Amino acid sequence: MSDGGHERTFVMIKPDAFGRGLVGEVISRLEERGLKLVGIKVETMPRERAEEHYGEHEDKPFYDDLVDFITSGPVVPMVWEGQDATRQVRQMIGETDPLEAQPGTIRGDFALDLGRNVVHAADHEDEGANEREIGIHFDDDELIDYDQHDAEWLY
Ligand code: RTP
Ligand code: MG
Repeated sequence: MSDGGHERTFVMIKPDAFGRGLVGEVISRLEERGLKLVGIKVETMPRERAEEHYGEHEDKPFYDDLVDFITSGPVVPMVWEGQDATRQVRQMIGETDPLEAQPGTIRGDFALDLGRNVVHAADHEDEGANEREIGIHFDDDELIDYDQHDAEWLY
């Protein structure tokens, strides 16, 4: 077994998916894969926080549209935990451009275009991404610690 056991990764359902009633679908896929939900909220993101969240793209031509879009409706920021969680989630989400996302991935099955691509996840190639993004969207006391399988009533 790999030792990436308790890795935490930041994932966020985007306004397009929220508006289309895909919140449960995205959460189900992550649950079914065996990942553990340790933080979740619903909010419309303040512009300042959206700018911080997508700060790495500040100089890109699509930055303003990206910030407009991510603040245009409710989002569901989440933290998921599991073995190699960051890579698992990125693989499940699929490529950024829906035309390149494989069927069977979340974007490959649901994304409408490059902007409306359903879900954000921290980049596994950016080592500090999870810590930074979790810190932007959650206080420590909003993340819970629990054992998935210690329930007496589960048999
Ligand atoms: P995300 O951060 O939202 O999870 O998406 P990602 O890692 O797959 O892609 P990234 O390169 O971080 O880009 C962030 C979001 O910006 C939009 N985008 N538009 N050429 C373009 O017009 C362009 N490139 C990227 C996408 O909505 C992408 O999700
Ligand atoms: Mg990204």
